[in-house]
This record gives sequence, C-alpha cells and structure tokens, in this order.
Amino acid sequence: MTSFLEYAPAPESTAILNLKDSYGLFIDGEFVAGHGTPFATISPATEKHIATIANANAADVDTAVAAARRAYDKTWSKLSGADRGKYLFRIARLVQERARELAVAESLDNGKPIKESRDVDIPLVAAWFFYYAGWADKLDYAGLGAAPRALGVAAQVIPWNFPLLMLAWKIAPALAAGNTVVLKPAETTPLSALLFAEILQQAELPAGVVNILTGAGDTGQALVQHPDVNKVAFTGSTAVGRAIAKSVAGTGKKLTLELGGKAANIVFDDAPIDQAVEGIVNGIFFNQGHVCCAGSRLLVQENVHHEVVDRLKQRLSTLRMGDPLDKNTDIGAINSREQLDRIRELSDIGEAEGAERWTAECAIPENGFWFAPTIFDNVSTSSRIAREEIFGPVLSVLTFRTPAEAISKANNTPYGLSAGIWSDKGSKILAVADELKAGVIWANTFNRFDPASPFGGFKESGYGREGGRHGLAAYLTSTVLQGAAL
Ligand code: TAP
Repeated sequence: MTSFLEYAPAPESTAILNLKDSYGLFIDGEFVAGHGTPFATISPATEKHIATIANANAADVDTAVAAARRAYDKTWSKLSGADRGKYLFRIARLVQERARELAVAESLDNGKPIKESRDVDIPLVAAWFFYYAGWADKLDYAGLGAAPRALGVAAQVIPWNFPLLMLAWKIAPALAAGNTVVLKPAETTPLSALLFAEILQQAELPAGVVNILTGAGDTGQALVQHPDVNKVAFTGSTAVGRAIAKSVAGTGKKLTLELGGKAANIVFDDAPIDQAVEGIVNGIFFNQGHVCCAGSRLLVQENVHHEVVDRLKQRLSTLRMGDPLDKNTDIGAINSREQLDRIRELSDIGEAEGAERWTAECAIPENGFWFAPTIFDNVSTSSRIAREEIFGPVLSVLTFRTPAEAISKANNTPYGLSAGIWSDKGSKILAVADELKAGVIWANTFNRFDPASPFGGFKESGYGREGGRHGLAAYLTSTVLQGAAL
C-alpha cells in the first residue's frame, strides 16, 4: 500500500559536519594514536565510509585508566561540587549549541531518523547534563547519608542504539558525583562520542577527567577488567553483562548493568484505540526497535484483537522507511549487517514456529541494512519471538482475556525492564502496574524518558538504576543502607 501523501525528499545537509578523516583515542585531554588496528565506521544506510577510527589495545586502556586516576587524585576530587557543576552546565550548553551537528552525526553513523536524533536523543543528552549539573553541589541531600564520597575511576561501556544518549546517562552522574571516567562507545557508532570529546576540549574540562577509548569487545573487556577501576557501568546484551558480572565478582568494584528486555505493551478493550495504536508504533518502531525497553510483545485483549491489529497495519503502511537524514523518514536503517542478520534469523524462526507474518510494503534501498516494519500475529508464549530480544522493528502479538492473564503473560519472561498499560480506567492501570515485574511502567504512553526518573531492570534486565538521585547512588559511597535510603 502506498502512503497517503507523497512527500518530496527533505534531506538534512551534512555540510554542518566538520569531520576528520581519522580519529584517535581521547586520553588525558588530547587525541592520541591507538596501538590496535584502526577500523572504519560506516553509514549503515549507504555502507559508505565515514572515518577511520583508532583501536585501543590493553596498553592504551592502561594509559587511559592512569590518566583518569591522576585526574581524580590531583584535580577532580579537589574541586568543590559547585565547580564540578559549572563544567557540567558548560558541557550541557555546548551540546545545545552544537545540537544540529550532533544530530546529523548520530543519524549518519547510527542510521536512526534525523527527526529522532534531533528531537529526542540530543535534547535528552543536554537535559541529562543540566539535571546532574544541578546535583553536583547537593550530594549531601541525595538520601545517601552525610557527605557521600565518589568511588574513583569509572569504566563505562555503552551500546550502539543511543550512542550519545547512553554516553550522557553514564558520564553526567559519574562526573557530578566526583568520579573520573574511561568510556568505550560501541564499535559501530563511535562518531558522536568523538565529537563529544571535542566538546570537552571546548569546555576546558581538566585533562583526564573523561577519556574515550574506541575499539571492539576486547577493548571493553580490558577496560572493565582493569585492576585500577573502582566502578563498572555497562549497557548492552545480557550475555556480555553476565560475563562482566563474573569478571567483576570479588574484585570490590561496584557494578551496574542495564541489559536487555522483552517488554509487554498491554492493551485493554477500554483503551482509546487510536492512541494505543500510536503508542504501540512508538513502542516498537521508534529507533527501528533498537531499544532495550521496546514494547516488543503486544498483549491485546481478545475482543479488540482484530480491530487493533487491522488499525496497526493501516498505520504501519503510512510509515516512510529510507534515508535517515531525510526529515520525513520514520524508519531508518538497521545499525549493522550483524544486527540485520539476527533480526532476519529470529523472524524466520517466528514464521517456522507458526506465527502469522505481516510486513509493511515499502521500497528497500539498494545499499545499506534495512528491515521493513513487521508484525507477527497469533504468537504463542513459547515461541522464540515471544521470549528473545529481537532488537529490531518486529512486533509479536499475543492475546489475553482477563487482567490476571495479561499480568501472568507479561511477567512470563526472563527480563523485566519496562511495560506499558493502555486503559481508560486509572484504577485498573494502578492495579495491573502493581503486579508487573518491570523497572519502568508507562500508562497510556510509551518510551518517555526524563533525567529525574530512575530507569533500570528486574531479573535478567540487570541491576542498579540510571537517572534521578537513584542514578547518583551508583557512583557514590553511602553511609546508609541503599534500599532504605532510596
Ligand atoms: P554487546 O555485545 O553487549 O555490546 C555492548 C557494548 O559492550 C559494546 O560497546 C561492545 O563493544 C561491548 N562489549 C562486547 N563484548 C564485551 C566484553 N566481553 N566485555 C566488555 N565489553 C564488551 O551488544 P551487541 O553485540 O552490540 O548486540 C547484541 C544484542 O544485544 C542485540 O541483538 C540486542 O539484543 C542486545 N543489545 C541490547 C542493548 C540494550 S540497551 N539492552 C544494547 C545493544 C544490544 P563492540 O560494540 O565494539 O562489540
């Protein structure tokens, strides 16, 4: 089905970017050569080369951790909270000033639509730094007892789905709490972290307070296993999170893990259906479904099942897939060939297991990595597409008859990161929310984020919270019992 309105292309210009041909590692306030084999970062929409990126080996990890330790001992821990806050405010303002450039870089390197990087990712990055800037001189009031202390050097490893936003979630609270940082972005999306390093130079952040090491999984492994880091913060797959938890066990390092999810988006028959359909679309097709808290399992009450699925198909038929830099684009490119292969594999398994597959008709560009919005209807709870994180634009539809059945199906997952509830009745929403084992529960909305609101999971979705004063606790010693305080 063609879209109702044909739009002329409206691509955002890349002229605002002033990219270098190659980028070094950012250590001790400077870009320096790496000692591993450099790699290329490409646009997933075109497969074209963007820049050559340095690769940090174990020796580079040593150098960066040593720089972070020096900066912690000599500079950062000596500053008052108010002075640390001034740097964070400065970083937040520079992110706002360079917002358009950062949005273009993010969409180019990640494949996400420019309207999302421009209107969601980058504004939230600035919001995170503004929010934690405000906390830097108020740590005594964070509910962690008198004079909580920084931990020291934080090792932070982030994924490719929200590259700059995940960096902000990690760096802003760490610095506000007085820690120094070594951060590794994902191999496929290093660009915005490197532009952020330039922002740190502009902000004249003292050398070594933040170090950025590009590289692959082995760089991340060397970083989290480094004996001189005091804190490890990881966002990514449950498998890698589990390996990190094992390697950190017994070392005394504090650990927070934000891992995968398989969120239930529950639609009751009294829900405003049009709004629910928009929420379902936002829940799973935002950012091509590369979202750990995506509403990837639609649980719909049986008597409105056909109506909801029909309307959903109509709505999906109007989405535009294509050039991430085009302001009209709703669905961008899949971040990498590996991820595309994984989405294809799990989708084929879903079909083989008997679910009914429906895919929106859209033209697939010749180059790049693409997967059209797809729905699987009549999915059984035992099917792999109902249990495993697909991390792509694929929705599994299941039905229920009673609230108790909805709760039981929603909780029937090893994960517990998020959930959504759609109903006209507030009392029903509260009663169901009380029973769901998920860290974040949205009511009549989905995928809303705010720096003041803690975010994190139950079960295999990880532990620890990011955001709000809970997010500070991950980077501070506390003189009161953690659970009691927060
Ligand atoms: P991961 O392998 O978990 O990658 C996340 C980050 O960890 C990346 O920076 C990665 O580096 C790094 N890393 C890899 N192995 C490591 C190790 N042994 N020690 C320390 N760091 C390590 O995720 P992925 O391979 O990109 O994606 C695989 C699946 O994970 C996806 O299909 C999706 O289901 C899930 N995923 C979940 C999330 C969230 S937010 N929950 C985010 C991304 C992916 P490289 O990128 O350089 O390998």
